[in-house]
Amino acid sequence: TAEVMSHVTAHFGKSLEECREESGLSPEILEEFQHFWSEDFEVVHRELGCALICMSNKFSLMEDDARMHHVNMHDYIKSFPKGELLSAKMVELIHNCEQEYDDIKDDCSRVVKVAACFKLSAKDEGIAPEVAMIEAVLEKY
Ligand code: BOM
Repeated sequence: TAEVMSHVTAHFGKSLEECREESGLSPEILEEFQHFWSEDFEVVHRELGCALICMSNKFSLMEDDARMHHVNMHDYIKSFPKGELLSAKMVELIHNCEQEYDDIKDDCSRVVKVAACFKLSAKDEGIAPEVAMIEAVLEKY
């Protein structure tokens, strides 16, 4: 659900600042991670892909090949309130997007394509949060 996704995004997004330097993601591209879900934000920058890899690694959500770690992602989402309502769907959506871009060799470039695909699929499925929903739960993490 969008409510659960707002919690996951709020928590995951807290790791952005730790990853800015090594990813080269400037505040001009993405100032706060919750804007990822904004209609106005285009998920296109390679640096965002690098940042997502760095952020995922803080929570062991990726395998060494920069693909999602299914079990850890499932457990991570389940750790949030009502997370069991979202975990299987989210793992499925990300996995389908990974399949679509599997031919892209550069990890950062591939991950940003997977993230853009995931944003679209989540909107289609009605599980994309509004930015305001994320801001409302940011203080919990
Ligand atoms: O193959 C790459 C798998 C990783 C893709 C990560 C997609 C996440 C997009 C960014 C949205 C974040 C919202 C919540 C955090 C979930 C990890």
